Amino acid sequence: MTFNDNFLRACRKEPVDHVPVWYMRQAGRYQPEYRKVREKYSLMEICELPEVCAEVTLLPVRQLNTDAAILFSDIMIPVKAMGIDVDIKGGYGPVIANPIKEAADVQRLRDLDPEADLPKTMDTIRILHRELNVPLIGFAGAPFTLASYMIEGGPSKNYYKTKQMMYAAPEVWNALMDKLGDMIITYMKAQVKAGAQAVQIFDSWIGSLSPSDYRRYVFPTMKKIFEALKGIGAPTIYFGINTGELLSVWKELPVDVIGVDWRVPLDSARARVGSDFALQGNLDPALLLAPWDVIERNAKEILDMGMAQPGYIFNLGHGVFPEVKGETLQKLTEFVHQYSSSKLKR
Ligand code: 1CP
Repeated sequence: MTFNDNFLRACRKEPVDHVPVWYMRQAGRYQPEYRKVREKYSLMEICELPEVCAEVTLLPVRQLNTDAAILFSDIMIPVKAMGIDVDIKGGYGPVIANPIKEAADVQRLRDLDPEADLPKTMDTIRILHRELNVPLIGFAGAPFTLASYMIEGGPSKNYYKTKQMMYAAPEVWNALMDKLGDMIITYMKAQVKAGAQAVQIFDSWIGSLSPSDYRRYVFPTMKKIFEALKGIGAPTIYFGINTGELLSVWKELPVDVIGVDWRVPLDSARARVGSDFALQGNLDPALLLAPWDVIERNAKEILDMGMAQPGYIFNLGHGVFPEVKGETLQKLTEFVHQYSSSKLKR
């Protein structure tokens, strides 16, 4: 079978045959097959079983015909290996028994040695590298988003404990950002060495910061991460939610692809970041529950904006909801492929 590299070409702003598409949370509870695996194993257990984990990763690629696979894992998996006691509760999210409160808690965090600490994750990547005929996206959580769970102890609405540390104990905050930044660099390099062909850094909750706080408390670590990943031979993607006002700062980062949420039209995002980056996004995931004609109209509008210049990847503005039907995603993938290839031929 020939290798479909449209996704990698789009990351590099090279010409494509069709606009590549993948979906955040393309493996998940909307799939009956995934729910069946989850009846037997917890999310953490799946991550410890390379054959099962690879199968869960492959399933949506086969079913939906996406142009990329994303490793099935969670952003908290490496954090657990650093010594944080994490459990992932289905339908809720990560729960931490020993949240970070002070400098000593940060000092205690272990450095990550991916092959020694997460051998099953690395084995899963090696299996996928053999099996896939589309690129595999590796990933990590970004320092702010990881820190928010580590400090709050679980999902949060307003991140006040996180911000309290940031504002009141900047030296502790910076030490935490440093440790997480180094972990992410090491982990992403190891994933690429094992066979991941692109890496996405998920900063889901970063939109809770103002641009000036972002610049002061987070930007230096993000810059260090993307600089360190520049030469690894795999494109980098940076994604967050509610990031409209942060894009003017993100454009200073040496990243290849910028993920855009659904609140910012792609043409505005393009105007804010300039033409150096590829863009990825940004259908509102709630639209997947709308009638087909509404989905198609919105997808078309997004494609017309995204395709205005080379370097565009179709995706949602955030993850697939459990209520979505697999057939809807199948139909959407087919539409994106057909509409974009006919437009490219013209
Ligand atoms: O298919 C894929 O996208 C790959 C698998 C994947 C990824 C990329 C999972 C499996 N988690 C993640 C990353 C992740 N985990 C993020 C970044 C992306 C995002 O914003 O969605 C975040 C914030 C988490 C933390 C997390 N894990 C949450 C969110 C909680 C909150 O704060 O609101 C939840 C619900 C989880 C559990 C989880 N992780 C993955 C799945 C499929 C699930 C659902 C639970 C289950 O099946 O039991």
